[in-house]
Amino acid sequence: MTKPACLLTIAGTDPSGGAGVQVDLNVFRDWGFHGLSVVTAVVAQNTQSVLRFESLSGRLVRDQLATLLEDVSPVGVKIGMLSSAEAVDEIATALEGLGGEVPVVFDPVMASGGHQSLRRPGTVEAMRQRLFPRVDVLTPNVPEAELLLDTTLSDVDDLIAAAEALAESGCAVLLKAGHLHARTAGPDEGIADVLATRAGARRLAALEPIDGDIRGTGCQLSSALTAALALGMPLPEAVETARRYLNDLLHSCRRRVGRGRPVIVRAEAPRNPLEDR
Ligand code: PXL
Repeated sequence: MTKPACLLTIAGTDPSGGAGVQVDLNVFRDWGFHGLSVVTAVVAQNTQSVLRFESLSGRLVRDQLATLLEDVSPVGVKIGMLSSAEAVDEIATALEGLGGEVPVVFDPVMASGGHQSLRRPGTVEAMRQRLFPRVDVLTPNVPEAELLLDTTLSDVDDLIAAAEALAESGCAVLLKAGHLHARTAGPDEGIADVLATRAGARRLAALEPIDGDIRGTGCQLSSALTAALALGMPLPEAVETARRYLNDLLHSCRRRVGRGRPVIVRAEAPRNPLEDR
């Protein structure tokens, strides 16, 4: 019997099924992969706000990774919420053991959409030093890029420069423009993310904007990108396929499950992201 292809998410939890580990596994399923998951933090939150979170100890993150990876070999890894420097360290070490063939996508989650911080002090420096050199693609949004570069991004030229600066660490960078769009754009303008490698940065085709603020979009884009790369797509094609998949979900599957922000609900409309490529 052949083994199914597995993808691993290393991330925090969202009891409301809008973000974090819970949605990453849904995305992997959409793309035809079996989902593996290592939890870094347990978050008490709902669709309205984050109450609080606790980071799992570095040792427990290490043990989850070690015991899983001695048995199962993922073909791609997505990393989401990392709330402690100890967890960053353990994950960087585990990635070294995986070898360079397995694509690694890192969504450097810093805060919930409601702006509550999802990390402890010292985590950002550890990410920069230990993790960036081991990651294939970094997928920050505008506030995350601002924090990582200690700057303010106000227009498209700033986005290009920021993506290029982040790509100097060696990973490709998909800088998501949604927050800048919400701050500055006219009603008919699409959302044009920026993709950078060491060879330079460019704006991507504008996608139709969505009204309102939906939870978990960054988690789902980075998980879809991991899946597309694990299928062997070259980076530009993987990025475009993942962006179109997410944009389609945002327009067709947005539902309110509580009193707060809407989430993506797949229960009524299962997806096959590769169907209409
Ligand atoms: O969407 C960012 C994010 C990632 N991971 C977890 C979250 C959130 C936002 O709330 O809770 C666990």
